[in-house]
Amino acid sequence: MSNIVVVGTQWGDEGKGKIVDILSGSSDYVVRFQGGNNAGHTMVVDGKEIISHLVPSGILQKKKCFIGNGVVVDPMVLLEEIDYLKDNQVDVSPDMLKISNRAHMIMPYHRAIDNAREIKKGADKIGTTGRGIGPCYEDRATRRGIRFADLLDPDFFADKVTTIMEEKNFYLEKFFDTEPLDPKEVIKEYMALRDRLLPYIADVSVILNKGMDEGKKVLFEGAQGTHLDIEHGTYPFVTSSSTVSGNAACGSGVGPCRLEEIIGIVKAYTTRVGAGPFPTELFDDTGEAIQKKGAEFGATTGRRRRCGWLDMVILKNAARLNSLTGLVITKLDVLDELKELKICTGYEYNGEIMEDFPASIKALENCTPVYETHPGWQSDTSKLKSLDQFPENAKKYLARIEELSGVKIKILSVGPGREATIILD
Ligand code: 2SA
Ligand code: GDP
Ligand code: MG
Repeated sequence: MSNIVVVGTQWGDEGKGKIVDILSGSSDYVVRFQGGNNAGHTMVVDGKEIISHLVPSGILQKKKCFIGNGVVVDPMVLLEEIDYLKDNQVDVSPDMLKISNRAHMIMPYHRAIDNAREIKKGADKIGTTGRGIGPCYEDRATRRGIRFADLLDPDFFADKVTTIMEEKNFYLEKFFDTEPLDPKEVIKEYMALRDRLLPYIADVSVILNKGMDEGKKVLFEGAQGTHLDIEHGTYPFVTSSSTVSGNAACGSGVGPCRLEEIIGIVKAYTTRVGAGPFPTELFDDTGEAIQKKGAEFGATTGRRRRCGWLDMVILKNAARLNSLTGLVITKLDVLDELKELKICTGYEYNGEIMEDFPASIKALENCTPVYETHPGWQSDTSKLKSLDQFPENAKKYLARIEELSGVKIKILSVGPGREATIILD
């Protein structure tokens, strides 16, 4: 086993939670390195579904879990999640979970601004999760963020919050025309959480690196997906963090040479939640059928996910941006009943075929996908246990994904549960 980075290759919700749960069985530590509680990672064990938003998906395998410096954490949501996991007999004591002292805290004004901004944008909204993610990363970049380390000194924390809230309230009232927030209340609310939070706060980078020096294996759990990356995604319809594998190093405080395997999770079709271009989106009965069979609803907000055909332009982009060393194909079972399937191999725009993912939103919105059509297999794959049991047409579909992406498939997933997983090598 090596240190492994797991990233989404599409627009998130590829099934990272399920695969991290499985792969963490052979890791010692599991660490989240970006995003926040915008993520919803679903694990199904013995028929029971657990969704985590902040705690890494290695927690069910009783692995030591870490929230790295690159994550933005809403402390109230974190404590609620710890309680929810405890209620489900999962140990999330401070022995099992550490939060980086350098991670930034999502504050009530971040949530308020996130939502007010979306309302003000109207039809042009991004379709954020409303969890305050963007405004929190914004403050990190402009050097006004509140970090977990700040909680250690209550007076310093109170001063910092009071100062920054002067500006936040000005925006909330004067620009967004909404209610200002009372800094005293905010400070009181966070101080009330302080005693529970303190035992979890640590220098995560130091612990991870020390563990690796002693031979511990680390799994880095990505959230969202490559095409929601702040720089490489469908900007501005993206999240506010770097979702690609390179950020596993920066967002957890390890050097890049310590990242070994990079596994890209690929849903056998494509989904997207929120606004933004989606060239292979389906607006017909096939799209409906995929949405229904795949139960494609947001794991955080419950929003209906948009569905479409598998897009190799984005998968090739993800292979390059992340240096993928292997693929995991999930939700193949969702396609079982289809008569035929399409794979997008390029985009036609202004009379030319583009094989590389364009930076221009306009090009993405106005391109026509170039498809190749494959016959469906129309049989149940959800109980299969090895690749040789798969129908020929399913094997051909998978072989074509490997051929076009140039990356080997290492795991196949044909159902939400741990048991519906086929390891290929
Ligand atoms: P934000 O809240 O600022 O990160 O939103 C910006 C865009 O990023 C998208 N985004 C996501 N897309 C897919 N899955 C995500 N997690 C949840 C899930 C989503 C949900 O697991 O289903 O429940 O709605 C996620 N998080 C952020 C978001 O839709 C915006 O397009
Ligand atoms: P993540 O954000 O990448 O962890 O993915 P989500 O948990 O948001 O969404 C993936 C959904 O698909 C969850 O409901 C999973 O339980 C489910 N899922 C994962 N793998 C499979 C699979 O192979 N087949 C089916 N039918 N469902 C799956
Ligand atoms: Mg998700």
